[in-house]
Amino acid sequence: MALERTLSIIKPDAVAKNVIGEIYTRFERAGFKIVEAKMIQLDDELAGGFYAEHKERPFYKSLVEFMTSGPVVVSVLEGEGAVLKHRELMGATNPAEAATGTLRADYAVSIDNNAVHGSDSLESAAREIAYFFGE
Ligand code: RTP
Ligand code: MG
Repeated sequence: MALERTLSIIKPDAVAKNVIGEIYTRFERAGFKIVEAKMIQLDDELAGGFYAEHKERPFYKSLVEFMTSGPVVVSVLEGEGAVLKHRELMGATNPAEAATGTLRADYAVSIDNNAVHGSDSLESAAREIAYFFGE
């Protein structure tokens, strides 16, 4: 397996719940290295641009509202097969469908307030890392 990098966002609901440390512990226990990290307050432009692929979807407006509702922690995780491994650690988008022991099963409230983001492919990871941290 190849060494990869992926983008993680700890979303406003999880930051508000005081579980940044617990989520970072899960990343570290899973063998990821946290190679970049920052806490930021997204605005409409930054959040909207990040989720541009969903612009025409009915949930886009509420997604941007949620992502700008408080600070987020944006990190780059590095590890073997990091993209897929991180998605597995997060669990399904809808926490009601997320496997036991995944981040979303444990920390997410609903499909709209689902605690974490992770890049869905190597291509997305490269784009999203550049979006927040530059080339
Ligand atoms: P994310 O990008 O946040 O990591 O989530 P994801 O890949 O698992 O899901 P994605 O399809 O990229 O959707 C982005 C976010 O939009 C909200 N969503 N709502 N109501 C709905 O049917 C619906 N579908 C997606 C979720 O909050 C999801 O995280
Ligand atoms: Mg996605």
